[in-house]
Amino acid sequence: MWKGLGIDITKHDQLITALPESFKAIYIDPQKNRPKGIGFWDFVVGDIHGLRVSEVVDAKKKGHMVVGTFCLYVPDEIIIALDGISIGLCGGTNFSNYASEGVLPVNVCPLIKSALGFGLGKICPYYLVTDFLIGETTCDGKKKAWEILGKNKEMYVVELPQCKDRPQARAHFIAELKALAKKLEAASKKKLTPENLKTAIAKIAKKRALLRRVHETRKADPVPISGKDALLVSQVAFYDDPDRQIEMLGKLAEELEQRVKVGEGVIAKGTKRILVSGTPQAVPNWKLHDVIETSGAIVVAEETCTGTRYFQGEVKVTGKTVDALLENLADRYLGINCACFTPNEGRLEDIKRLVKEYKADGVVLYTLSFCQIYDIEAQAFEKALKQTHIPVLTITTDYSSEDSAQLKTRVEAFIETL
Ligand code: BJ8
Repeated sequence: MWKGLGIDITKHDQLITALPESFKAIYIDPQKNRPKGIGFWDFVVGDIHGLRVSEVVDAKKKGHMVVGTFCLYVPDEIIIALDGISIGLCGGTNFSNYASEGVLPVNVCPLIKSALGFGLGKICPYYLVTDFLIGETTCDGKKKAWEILGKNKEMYVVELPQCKDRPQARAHFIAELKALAKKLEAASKKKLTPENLKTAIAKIAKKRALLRRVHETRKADPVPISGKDALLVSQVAFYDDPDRQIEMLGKLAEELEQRVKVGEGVIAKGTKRILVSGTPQAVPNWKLHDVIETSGAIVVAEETCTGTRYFQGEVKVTGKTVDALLENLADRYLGINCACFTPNEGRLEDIKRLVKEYKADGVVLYTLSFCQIYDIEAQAFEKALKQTHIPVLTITTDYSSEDSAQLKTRVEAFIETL
């Protein structure tokens, strides 16, 4: 299979050997009383380039379109309605950076360096199995990265509006979704119909609702699942089969709800509770959660794309035409508050609301290095949150472990003050 995909086997072997070790050190050794259901997600990480890759390769042989995406604003529903497979390709490790060196300046965010490296370095089977990629015009770094990746593999870019609250922005995004739908219809050689689009909307809505159920159990004290495990659950949802996700998330949600009923937690009642807010944490980026959860606190929610932004909001299923349903999709997606928009005051409101709902004692504003848009918002949000007496710590970091000890000192000092 690897030869067929054209993978760099030596580099790939190095990557695959390193992962179980770090997973064990971060997930298995330090955590106690994890929910039984999380065993499935442990298996998925242990088998990260196994079962799912062969499923996708087989589906492709049977004529299913396989598409790689990098952002929440590219609706999975349209891809799934056309019997396609959507795979989130954001990179969460600096292992692949060697392959993006020389094509990217040093001061680019680690997520972009990683994703580009995985693509150019031929070490990610998910990237290699895709028929084409769908980028989007969010931050400047991503926009330019698509130009580079586009030389390596077919790239289609969805143009996002910048001022999303304006009526003309909605009209623009709807037009973009219609154009994307045409592109996907041509690639899959299938037609969107109100029926297949409604079925796909319902499937993704079910997956999101179950993710929400899992995350909502974290409002309890004691917390029935660690932040690290909850993060892993979200990360896997970006590339695993949605039907399998629905089945496994349902089981996990039931187990966690049962734990809440009997007051069973992964950490003592009264442990300080942290909301993480900011840039996404793509697999295997578990650094910040590990630092927080080995410093005497627990992460109870993430206002990030690998957290609440991923499952918030519903898509209306009313509408008799494909166009009407695409408009419904546009409305749900434009409800997500990312720093790439201006103004973006809704995100601050989201953070304040989540602090209350999840009874967080403090907020960690998390920014990946060189992500200007989240960095700038972090400065303004820090002031605003402090004014409302919500304790805040701002952290800017990358994927290396060099600053872990320093981060731990800062996080421990912050937790002491809560
Ligand atoms: S909806 S957060 S997935 S754009 S961290 S690459 S913004 S320089 S990832 Fe994002 Fe969509 Fe927004 Fe979510 Fe650029 Fe910042 Fe890097 Fe980022």
